[in-house]
Amino acid sequence: MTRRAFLGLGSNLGDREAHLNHAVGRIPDVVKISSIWETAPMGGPEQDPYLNMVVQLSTDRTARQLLTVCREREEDADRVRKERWGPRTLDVDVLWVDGEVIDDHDLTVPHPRMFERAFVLIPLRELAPDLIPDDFVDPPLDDVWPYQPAEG
Ligand code: A4P
Ligand code: MG
Repeated sequence: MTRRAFLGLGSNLGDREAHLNHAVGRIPDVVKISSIWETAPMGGPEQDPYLNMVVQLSTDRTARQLLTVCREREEDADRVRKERWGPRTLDVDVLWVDGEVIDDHDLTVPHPRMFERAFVLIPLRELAPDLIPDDFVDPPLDDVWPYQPAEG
């Protein structure tokens, strides 16, 4: 059954924009892509700002199959896991799959923190305003701001 799914991408190490674009080109069944937003790091150690975006899929894959896709894209970016919420070349999370609710030790869908995170909700809103909580309040512009790609 083909369903709507959303993956969230984040990067704050190395060529952040290249990591995102490379990954998006290798995610199957993508039908819509949000803008790229620059975002202040939330949680974890002191670290550089992130680039965040969300992609929409129209897919037959299950959330678990999508988790495998996420891990493969992180491996492409040579992601090294040191500390939770620490800096990373690429993080790809399964945010939402229409009709799927999962609470396993290694996979929780909808993503348990997505509804409290402006760096997820602002790009997601461009693609799926129906998923944004009614009481969501836009954060100050120094938390999430439009990304200006470098010229040239
Ligand atoms: N896991 C469980 N559910 C999922 C899911 N729906 N999608 C498991 C993906 N993975 C899921 O993740 C840890 C484990 O979560 C995985 O083994 C997977 O089986 P990880 O990617 O290895 O580590 P992490 O990302 O450091 O941990 P976590 O808890 O996923 O962190 P978050 O919540 O994703 O937060 N600030 C800004 N501005 N932008 C960001 O993108 N990201 C984080 C990471 C923190 N601060 C940030 C950002
Ligand atoms: Mg993650």
